[in-house]
Amino acid sequence: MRDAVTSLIRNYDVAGRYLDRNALDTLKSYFTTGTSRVQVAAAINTDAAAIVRKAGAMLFEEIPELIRPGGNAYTTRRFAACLRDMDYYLRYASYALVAGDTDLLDERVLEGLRETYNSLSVPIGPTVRGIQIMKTLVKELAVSANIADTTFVDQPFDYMIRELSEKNI
Ligand code: CYC
Repeated sequence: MRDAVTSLIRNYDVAGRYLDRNALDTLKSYFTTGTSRVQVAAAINTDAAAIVRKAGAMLFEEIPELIRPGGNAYTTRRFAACLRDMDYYLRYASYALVAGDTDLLDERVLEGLRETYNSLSVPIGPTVRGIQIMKTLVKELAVSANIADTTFVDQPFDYMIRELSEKNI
C-alpha cells in the first residue's frame, strides 16, 4: 500500500535520481493540501452513515428499478449489500484522500471487483452513479468545512469510477 510520498520516492529510487523540480512540485501540492485532506477525512468519519443513507436514497430515487422485483438491490439482503458496498467505497475513498494516492484502492477495493459484480449481475452503471453521488455529497461537506479548493476530493472517487466503468468487455 503506497501513499503520495512513498510512490514518488519509489519511482525516483528505481531511476536512481535525486528529487527534481517535478518531484518537489508534487510533494508541495500534497503537503499544502495535507490539512484539508485530514479535515475531509474527519468530516466523512463524522457523517459516514448519513452520507451512505442519503446517497442510497438518491440512487434508488433516480433508478427505482434497482429495488423493484428483478432489480439487483431487491430483497432486504441485496439492499443491505448495496449500502454496504457504498460504505466500502466511502471508507476507502477517505483513506485514499489522506494517502493522496490511489494504490490502496486497486489493492483493497478494485481488484477482482468487476468479475464479482459480473458474476452476481450487480450493474456497474448504477454503482458508478452511487459513487458519483457520494463524491458530490463529500464535496459539499468540504465546502461547508471552508475548504476553498476541493479538487483533491475528486481523485479517489473519479479513480474508482474510471476503473469500474472503463475496462468494459
Ligand atoms: C455483492 N459486493 C458484493 C460482493 C462483494 C461486493 C465481494 C459479493 C459477496 C457479498 O455479497 O458480500 C463488494 N466486497 C466488495 C467490495 C469490497 C469487498 C467493494 C472491498 C472492500 O470486500 N447492487 C445494486 C447497486 C449496488 C449493488 C447498484 C450498490 C451501489 O443494484 C451492490 N453488491 C451489491 C449487491 C450485492 C453485492 C446487491 C449482492 C448480490 C447478490 O448476492 O446477489
